[in-house]
Amino acid sequence: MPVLVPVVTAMLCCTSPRSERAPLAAALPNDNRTPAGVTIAGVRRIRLVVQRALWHPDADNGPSLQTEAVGEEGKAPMIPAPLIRVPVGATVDASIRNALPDTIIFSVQCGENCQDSIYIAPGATRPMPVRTTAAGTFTYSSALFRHGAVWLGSAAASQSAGAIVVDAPNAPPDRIFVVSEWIQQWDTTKAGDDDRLIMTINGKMWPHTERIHAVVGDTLRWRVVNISGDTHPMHLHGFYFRVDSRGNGAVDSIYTPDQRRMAVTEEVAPFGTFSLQWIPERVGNWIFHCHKAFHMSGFQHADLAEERLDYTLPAPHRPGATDADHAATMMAGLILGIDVAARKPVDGVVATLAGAPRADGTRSMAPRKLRLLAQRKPGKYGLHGYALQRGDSVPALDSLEIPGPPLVFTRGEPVEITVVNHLDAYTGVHWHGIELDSYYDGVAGWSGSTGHLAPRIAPNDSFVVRFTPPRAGSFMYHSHSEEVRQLALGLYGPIVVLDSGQKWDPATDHLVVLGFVLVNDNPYAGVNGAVANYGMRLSAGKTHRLRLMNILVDNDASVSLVGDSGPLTWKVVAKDGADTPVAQRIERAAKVTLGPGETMDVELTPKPGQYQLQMLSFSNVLITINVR
Ligand SMILES: [Cu+2]
Repeated sequence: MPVLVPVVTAMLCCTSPRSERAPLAAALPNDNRTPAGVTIAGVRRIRLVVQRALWHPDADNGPSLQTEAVGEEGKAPMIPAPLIRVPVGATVDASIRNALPDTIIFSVQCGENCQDSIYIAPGATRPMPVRTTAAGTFTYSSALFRHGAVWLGSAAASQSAGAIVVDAPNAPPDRIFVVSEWIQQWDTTKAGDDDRLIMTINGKMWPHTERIHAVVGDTLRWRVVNISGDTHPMHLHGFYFRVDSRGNGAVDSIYTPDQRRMAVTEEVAPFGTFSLQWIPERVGNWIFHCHKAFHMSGFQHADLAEERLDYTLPAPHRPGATDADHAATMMAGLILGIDVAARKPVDGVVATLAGAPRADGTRSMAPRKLRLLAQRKPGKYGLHGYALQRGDSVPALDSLEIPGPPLVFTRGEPVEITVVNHLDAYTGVHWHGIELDSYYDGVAGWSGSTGHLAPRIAPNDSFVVRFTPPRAGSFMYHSHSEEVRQLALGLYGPIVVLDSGQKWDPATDHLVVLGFVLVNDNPYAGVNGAVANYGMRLSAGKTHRLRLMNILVDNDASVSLVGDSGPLTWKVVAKDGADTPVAQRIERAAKVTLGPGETMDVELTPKPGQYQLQMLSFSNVLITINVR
């Protein structure tokens, strides 16, 4: 299906003449556990129909939306569309009937820029060509066709898409999580007006997404399927996952053991897929979520209720709301909650993820104590940022750094960080990529466990965080409360964990932190706090490490290192703080897309000259690198 692109809204003239009158079937959320169809004489027979439906993306009794949705004939429509899941080599007899008053464009295993769509007239039924020759995860989708093109006014069309899984023999059990979006401009007559945004996983938005219950040592195998028109950097709290495949909806690349790698954030492209495996090693509440702040923002509750809020203002808090209410209302959309229970000793040895570097035993020593202050300067929005208290002298109330001061820790050495809130709103700090106890993970009202939830940090209150970083690498800390506003205003910073005995050498080890910087109350992408231009000096012939971090609110960044004769090369030595497997540490073109919530360490040994590190995002930062 073509990418959704902005269009002249004046072209979007017509509403469907018939469908609004008939009573609409209720669309059910699809947990993607039950494949569609029946097998008769060795042939999988699937009969689908696309129709208008009524959908409750939040609570079952909450506000509803009308949308196109797909169901099996004779059954309720589902969001996302029914799962097609067959063994490799299976014979599939599938068809789809169009019960809409519009022609639809239908794509099967065709990916984002599909050139091979099927047009289905109102009332017509067409065969659905499902390929089962190769195992993998794929997508299918339909969209309304009006005025000779995909009708972009039909935001809801994103719900009439689903997953196709072709199973290899003896495939272990897994779960499938399909990400969809519903976007519509508030005022469709006003070009560039803000969107109402509803984003769901398997047809539901947080806190009504499915709750995943796991036990320490379980092996969780998930497939992430994106049927929306945007990229989603999917981030797991507290643990690494292994990326086992990536696909574009049409072709799936299933990784050999050599090609697999660890991550805490993996971006999935429109109509793309990836699969992951992880093992929860610690009890408590965790989340797996999209790191684009709008995609997980509580504003979606208001968007659904057609209540237009100003996201530059602190979100309204209901009087008497509890910490748990905070987690339920301040976040929405693309978030899965996972509660991990202890394994009974009788169950025996707890598994670990094959290939994951194990932490050494932590040292018994007094924790290093820090005070991290969330601060605010007066102003239109009130520039926000962190300050680190060094010694006894308390920083001035309006002193702050953007990005926040680098926190440099040593692997295996305990730290105790008192987070002090000097803002005018609740806050919480997430230690992004750090493997720690749930209670300190920073999701106020959710981290911890039932009866012992991490509190919101109220203005003028503080919260003590304790952890012992188990691995050396590049990580981040950032606000996990009202992320849209607090990240945009500057509440983010880098963490570097060094190996014991290692010293940080700023001459060869460089932080490149991409995040929001406000200049005259206007937001820009900035590197290390500088917008537009930034300079770096490297020594020729020495190996330098660049710790690239994207902690923008909502924007992917295209990052490349360019010389006079075009792109250079580098070695990717770590992703999200996990060392790259040795077999993958090869010289490759110095070009990468980093989604928000991703870090990547690259190494290069430059020759003398002048180079440019380009970080292209919603505004561009060009870093001039002089090598002597
Ligand atoms: Cu997202």
